[in-house]
Formats: sequence, structure tokens, C-alpha cells
Amino acid sequence: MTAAAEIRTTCPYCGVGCGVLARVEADGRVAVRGDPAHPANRGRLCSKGAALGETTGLEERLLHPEVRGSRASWDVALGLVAGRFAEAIATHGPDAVAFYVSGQMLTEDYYVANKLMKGFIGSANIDTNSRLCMASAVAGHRRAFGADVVPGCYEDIERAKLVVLVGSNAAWCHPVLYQRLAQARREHDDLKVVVIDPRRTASADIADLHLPIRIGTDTVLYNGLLAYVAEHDELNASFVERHTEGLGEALAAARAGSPDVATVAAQCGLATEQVRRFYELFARTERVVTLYSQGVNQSSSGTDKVNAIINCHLATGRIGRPGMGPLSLTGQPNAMGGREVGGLANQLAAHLELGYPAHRELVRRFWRAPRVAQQPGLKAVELFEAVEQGRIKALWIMATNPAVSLPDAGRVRRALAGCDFVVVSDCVRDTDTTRLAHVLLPALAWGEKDGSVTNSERRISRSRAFLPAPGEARPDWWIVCEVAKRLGFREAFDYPDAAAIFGEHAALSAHANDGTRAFDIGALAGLDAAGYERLEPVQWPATRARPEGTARCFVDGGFYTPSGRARFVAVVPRPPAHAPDDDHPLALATGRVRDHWHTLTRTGASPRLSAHVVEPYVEVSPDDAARFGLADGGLARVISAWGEACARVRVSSAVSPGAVFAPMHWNDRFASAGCVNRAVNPATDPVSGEPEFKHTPVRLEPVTAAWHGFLLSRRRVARPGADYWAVARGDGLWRHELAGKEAPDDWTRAARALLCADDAGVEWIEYVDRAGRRYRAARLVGGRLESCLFVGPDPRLPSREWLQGLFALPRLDAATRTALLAGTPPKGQADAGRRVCACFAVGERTLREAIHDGCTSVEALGRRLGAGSNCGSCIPELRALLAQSAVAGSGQTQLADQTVG
Ligand SMILES: Nc1nc2c(c(=O)[nH]1)N[C@H]1C(S)=C(S)[C@@H](COP(=O)(O)OP(=O)(O)OC[C@H]3O[C@@H](n4cnc5c(=O)[nH]c(N)nc54)[C@H](O)[C@@H]3O)O[C@H]1N2
Ligand SMILES: Nc1nc2c(c(=O)[nH]1)N[C@H]1C(S)=C(S)[C@@H](COP(=O)(O)OP(=O)(O)OC[C@H]3O[C@@H](n4cnc5c(=O)[nH]c(N)nc54)[C@H](O)[C@@H]3O)O[C@H]1N2
Ligand code: SF4
Ligand SMILES: [Mo]
Repeated sequence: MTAAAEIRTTCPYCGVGCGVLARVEADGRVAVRGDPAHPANRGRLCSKGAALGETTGLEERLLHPEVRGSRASWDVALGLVAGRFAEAIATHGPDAVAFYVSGQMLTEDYYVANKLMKGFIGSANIDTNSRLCMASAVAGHRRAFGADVVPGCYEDIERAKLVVLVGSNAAWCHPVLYQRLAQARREHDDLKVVVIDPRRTASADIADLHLPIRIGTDTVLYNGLLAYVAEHDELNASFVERHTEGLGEALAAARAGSPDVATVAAQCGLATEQVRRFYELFARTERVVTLYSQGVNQSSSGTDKVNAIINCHLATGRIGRPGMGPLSLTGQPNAMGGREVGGLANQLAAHLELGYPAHRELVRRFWRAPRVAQQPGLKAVELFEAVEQGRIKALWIMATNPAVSLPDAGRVRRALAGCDFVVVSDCVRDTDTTRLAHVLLPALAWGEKDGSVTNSERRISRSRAFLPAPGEARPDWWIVCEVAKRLGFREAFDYPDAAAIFGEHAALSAHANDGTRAFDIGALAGLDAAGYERLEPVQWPATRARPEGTARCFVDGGFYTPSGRARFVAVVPRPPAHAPDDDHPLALATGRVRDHWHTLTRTGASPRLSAHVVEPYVEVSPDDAARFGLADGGLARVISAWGEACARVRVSSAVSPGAVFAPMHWNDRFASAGCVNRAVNPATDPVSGEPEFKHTPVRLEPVTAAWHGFLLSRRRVARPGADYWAVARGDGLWRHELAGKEAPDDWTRAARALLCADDAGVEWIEYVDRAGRRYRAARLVGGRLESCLFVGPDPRLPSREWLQGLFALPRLDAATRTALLAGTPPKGQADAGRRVCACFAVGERTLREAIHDGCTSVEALGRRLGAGSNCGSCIPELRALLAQSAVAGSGQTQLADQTVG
């Protein structure tokens, strides 16, 4: 086989929307690199993008339709889905069915799903996981601008003099954009960076100022800023006069709650001086960009937070011009595309309003639809409540894993288990959600499917196939259209390909528009299949008059409100929905880690990406650790009024006393009790319906285990027989972390049962230390290491990294066997330590040695080991190691703040 041609496509992870060049190599492997011609990344990729080639395997894939666990033909499965939906609609009305879709669908998939539900089934019960993500930003944009428009573009970050990151850990979650910012910061001395985040995250690495704000108090801080700007005469009077309305009320509300800097500081848990410095910087810098993400959106006052931020940009007229503006970072690759097609339950399509009869009629005629939904449908959290109450008789979930990602996940699972009919379209066979489905429909995955996505700066890019469709998997749009046809809507859903759907979507955006709606891609309406194939990245609006697209909106006002003026919103701060109490005194915020994506269905398949963080963890301050009797590296239960999870404890001064942080990624497939959403409360923002993922009152309880251990094995052990377990993919092996309440009487027997020692040709070496409660064993086949188990009385166990390396050896010699049982590398065999750099597989120990040998800068480490010199995502951690060794060198030791690893 010869290598195939490179195909230009788009990264399927975050909303930065990086261009990727992908090709299948002669040996069948997938090679990817950043597309130098794509304006979002100009050739860069982060660790996740660079490891895409490790995630295209078929091992875990769903490749055939299934009905109640048995393989079925497409015809049978589609017929069943259409039949059960038709029956539910006929008996209980259109609102008795629902779709729950995702910002990871392509625009074309999303468009037909929305069209089917809102125009043909006639209900608006289609909501999306963007409700958990971008809904507050959408609602805030609509309140302020009259339309869901991100005013600026990425280039503004490089042209700004002050970049404020609010509730965004871009270093890990939008890494390529963060690298662009870091580079601009290096090149321009006068560019300042402020990070507003309760935790000291990797993003604070380049910050001139970090404000460790008390969770949920951003409205107080921004109200204070508005009052400060007015008081210090920094209002842009002519902009306010010509292009806005409502400043008086907003200012009055701001002054009432945030009268002065000291009051703000006290309420936000900050030092007065810190707040003053931020306000001064903001007030005196004309070119300010505010980047915000889930620390803002995922709050019961998320929409108010968004408007409090936008208020300050409107008051200073800093919007729509180069180097300035509020810039909401979208999470998923197509969060923005979903908003364009109206995928949320309270929208129509192409930025048309469900609430306007004229818009409904326009869409109905355009679609030649029998009926168009008259009222908004159920928002995600309400939707699953309705499922629990039996009001939804048939539910179709596409490209999302709600059993893991919705708050109060225990309740979501009960709701799904009790629902009459659940359909799941996914690429992966076994997820916490597919386990609860009646029908599974196999969808094409990234690399196999064709369509388009839109990134945070409104840039539409093509996602192109370079792999063949595996098994019987089909594009999501095809699956939706086949069901639509079986529901009797053949004509409206008879598309030959994704290009035809895109053409219709583009035409609708321009239909009767005349500049009244921001979303207009009329320039792309006439594309034929070849034109669609060639489509270059373009930022909407791309109208017939301005086909080249638009970098910035609102350059000259021109907002989409009835008056054409932007609206200030009077914001009255309120505390999070559920206050901590004696039983649950800590505030839990949840979020992401650098190398994992959501529920691990994709990044969990990559050894490279699974090495950085191998287990669910909970990060707690040294004060609270002492208070709750928690040891670093031990285990803790995270308990709320809704449920609980179990995770590894990380004691870190990166979080403030009173606050704890846990990642959202783990679930029943990867850990015994890792799904933190079982504990997360289901409160939502009253305007946007977005859940409060960033604030749940919890308590932590240490888990006392009689034994701790780990098991490295070439095969995945389905039931590791431990009270606590977490599993991660390694190179050619699986890594299982284990702990148990009671140690078995006889480890030798227990280990053999676990590792099934009875196959022929197996060699078994072991070490038993009864007094020390230590046990070590390895199983070899033909001299080659097959698996090994290490057990001890506490979490201090030998280096997994070195042991993993032994799996690559064709056979273990006597010295290595002895070393293995001793748990320490023999002389000359290095132990790289915990993986820090994903691109070059560089471990912490290797880095420390290099630092010890005189590498005193990130650049020097890069020259010597490669670390940090490719995607740059680990640079904050390299810097933390450098700083630690500098401190250690001066005679002190310090806990790693940012080495969350
Ligand atoms: N590696 C990785 N990258 C991703 C994803 C992923 O799963 N993994 N997912 C993508 C998606 S869908 C999304 S939505 C984005 C999310 O991207 P981000 O929003 O940047 O990520 P999060 O970790 O959810 O939360 C950001 C920060 O909000 C802070 N925070 C919590 N409460 C508050 C508060 O009250 N105020 C303020 N100011 N900050 C607060 C948290 O401490 C956290 O550091 O990431 C995208 N990129
Ligand atoms: N505690 C807590 N919970 C959170 C958050 C948080 O910060 N804290 N963040 C929330 C946010 S912002 C988000 S965006 C959500 C994300 O939550 P989810 O959307 O539930 O997470 P994913 O793991 O991305 O799920 C995507 C699913 O779709 C499948 N899939 C991938 N590609 C395709 C495709 O092309 N077609 C089909 N049919 N299936 C596909 C994947 O295998 C996977 O099962 O989580 C939310 N939940
Ligand atoms: S920043 Fe990383 S995850 Fe996001 S689109 Fe770019 S390569 Fe993909
Ligand atoms: Mo998201």
C-alpha cells in the first residue's frame, strides 16, 4: 500500500477549529499535522489534535445497528425507530417525543435533525448539549445585541493590549488560541494578561495578574468595573449615545451592589489592591479583549455574567474594532454551527425566531413543512425531567453521552432506564448512555464523515473524509433522513449528499433576510458539489454582496435589536443556587484536563493522551485537606445532596480554601465511581437553562483502604475485583489503579484469579512480604511480560512508567525480573516518571534531571528533550517544574501548583 494524499480537514475537538492535514500512511496508520494555510491555527496543533491518529481505530466502534443488544439490519432498525416515534406522536402528540443532540454533529447533521423535529414532527423538543455549554453566552448575546453574534475574531487577541481570561482555562481547553496569545505576549511587552479564575490554572502561567475570584461572584466584579469606568470618566460617551440603550439602569444596579473597590474585593474574596489593578488596567487600555468560557456560562447566573462583561465593553465602546471586544470561546467543534441551524429548543433555524409568527411562517414555507413548532421545547435538564416523569415516550440521543455529562447523572440514568424507547446514535459501542438504549445506530466518526463546522470566530470550515466508512456505519444526516422518510417526509429529506443540505441551509440564511438577520451565508448558497468540496474557511456573515466573509461585526453599531442599539442589561448579583451548609461545606467546581476530551470515548483510546492524568481526581487546598483528614495521593469520596463520586486526592494551593475542583471526564467505563456528575446539582440559569456545573456544595471524606495497588496488563480487565478502580490505556497495555477495603487472605490465589494464570506456557514470578503487607507478581508468556500486579498498604507504589516500558521488551532477563519484583529500575534503565510532555513522551523525572543538569529555561528543556517545543501545551507545567527546582535550590520545597498530573 502507498500513502494516500493529504486531505484538508478540521480538528474534531475544541471550538478553536484548527485546520488539520490528514493522510493514511503506507502502513495504514493515520498521520496528522496542522494545516499551515488554516487561519485559526496556521499549522499549529495541540496535544489532542496531534494525537488524532491514535483515535481512529475500530476496536471500540459500533459498526452495525443493534436492537435490544442484538445485531439488526438498517432496515429493521430504522423501521423500528420510525414506527415507535410515529406511534408515540399519534397517541400522545408531537411533544411526547424528543431529540437530544450535540455540538459535535456537523452542521448538515444538525440542520436535518432540527428540520425534522421543528418542521415535520412539529415539536420544538430538540435540545442539545450546547445547553450545558454555550446557552448562557447565546442568551447574553441575544439580550445585548439582539442576535447571537460573536463580535470579534482571533486576530483581535494578537492586536489587543489587554487580554482578560474570565472563567477560561484556555491553556488546556483552547490550547492553540492560548499559544497564539502566549506568542503575542512574548512579542509585545505592552500586552498584559489578566486571568480571573478561582483556581490558579495553567492559563495563569503568562498572566500579569491572577484574580482567584470566589466562585459565582463575577457579576459583582464586573458591576464594580462598570461603576469604576463611569466614575473615572472612561465611558465612551459618543458610542453610548449613538449605539446603545439602558446605560442608566445598568449603572444604577452596578453602583447599588458594587459601590466601591473594597466592597467588591470583600464579596469576591479578593484583595482590594488586586481588584484596583485590574480596574485600572481595564480603564486605561483601549484595546481590551475579554475571553470567557465555562467559568462564566455554567452558572445559575451565567447569562447575567455574560451581560455584566458585555456591559463594560459597550460602556467603553470597545467592540467591533481591531484588538477589542468580548469573545465567547465555544467549547465543541461545532457549537457555533448548532446555533446557526437553531439546534436549541428555543430557536428556529438560521437565526430565525421561534417566538415570531412571521418567522415561523417563513420557515414553514421554505421547508414546505406541514407544521412548525409553535412554542419553545424543553431545555436539556427539563427534558430529562420530562423523560423521568414519563412525559417523553420516545427519545433519540445523537453524538452525546448524557448519562455522564448531565448534572445529577444518577437521576438521568434512572430516567433513561425508565423511558419507553431510547435510541442512541454513536460511534462507540459501549458508553454509559448506550448501555441504556433500546436501539443503537452506528454513526461515522471523524475522518470518515463529510460536512462543515463553525468555530468560535464564526469561521466555517470543511470536515472531510479520508478514511473509508467502516462496517455499516453511516453519516448522522443520512440516519436522520432515513427515519424522516419512513415517517412520511420523503420529499423534504431526499438529499443526495451533505453538500445539498449545506446549500439549503445557506439559502435559508439569505431567504428574505436583507440584513435583518446576522447569520447570512447567501454567498455559499449556490455551491455545487465541487464548490462545496473546495470550500475554503470563511467567516460569516458571507453575503452575496460580501462573499469574502466578515472578520468583525458591529464595526459601526448596527445591532439586531428593534432600535438597532445594543442593550445594557441591569445585573443584580445573586449567589449560587445552593449554598454550602454544615453537611456540605465546600464548593465543588468541575471542568477539564489538558489531554482528555469529555467522556473519554475518544481520547481514552489514545495511550499518549491517557498518560497525563490517569485517574479521576479531586483537587483540594492544604487547609481543607488537613481539615477533612485527606492525604495527597489518597482517595476521597466527594459527597453532595444529589450523589457521590470517588477520586484520587490532590492537595494543591492552586485552589483556595473552601473550594474544590474535579474533572468531568471519568465514568463507569473508566472508573468504579468516577462520574462526578452523580454529585453535581441540577440547578440552572433561569434565562439560559444552563446548569451550574461550577458550584455544588459537597463534603470530602477520606476512603480508608486496606490495600492499594495497580495492575498493568496487555488485556483490559473488565472486573478488577477492587472497591476502587480506574483504568487507562497505555502503549500496548491497560493500566488499572486499584484499592480495596479488605485485603484477600491469600494474595497469591487472588492474583491468579485476577490474571487467569492457568493458560499454557505461563511463567509466574512473585514476591510476598506478609509483614509489610506487600505483594508483587508478574505473569510472563514466552519470557515476555504479560501482566504485573503491585500491592501495598498505602498508595506509595513503584513507578508505573518504568514498568510500562518493560512491556516493550521481547523477554525479561534475570536482572530485570529481579528489578521488577524489587520495584526499582536496575542501573542503566531509566525511569522517566509521570508523563508531562505528550508530544515527545517526556516524563517528570527526566525533566527534573535535565533541570538539575543545568537546563534553566523552557527553551533549554525543549532543545535537550523536545519537551514543550511542539504543541506547547505542557509549557506551563515545565515552568512550574523549573520554578519548583529554583525554590528547592534555595532550600525550600513546595507543592506543585500547576503540575496537575
Ligand atoms: N482538554 C480539553 N479541552 C476542551 C474540552 C475538553 O473536554 N478537554 N472541552 C471543550 C468544551 S466542550 C468546552 S465547553 C471548553 C471549556 O473550556 P473552559 O471553560 O476553559 O474549561 P473548564 O475547565 O470547564 O472551566 C474553566 C474554568 O472556570 C473556572 N471557574 C469555575 N467557577 C468559576 C467562576 O465562578 N468564575 C470564574 N471566573 N471562573 C470559574 C474553573 O476553575 C476552570 O478553570 O473546553 C473545550 N476544550
Ligand atoms: N460536571 C461537568 N459536566 C459537564 C461539563 C462540565 O464542565 N462539568 N461541561 C458540559 C459541556 S460544556 C459539554 S459540551 C458536555 C459534553 O458532554 P458529551 O457531549 O456528553 O460528551 P462527549 O464525550 O463528547 O460525548 C459525545 C458522544 O458522541 C459520540 N460521537 C463522537 N462523534 C460522533 C459523531 O460524529 N456522530 C455520533 N452520532 N456520535 C459521535 C462519542 O463517542 C460520545 O459518546 O459536557 C457537559 N457536562
Ligand atoms: S486547539 Fe487543539 S483541540 Fe482545539 S481545535 Fe486546535 S488542535 Fe484541536
Ligand atoms: Mo462544551
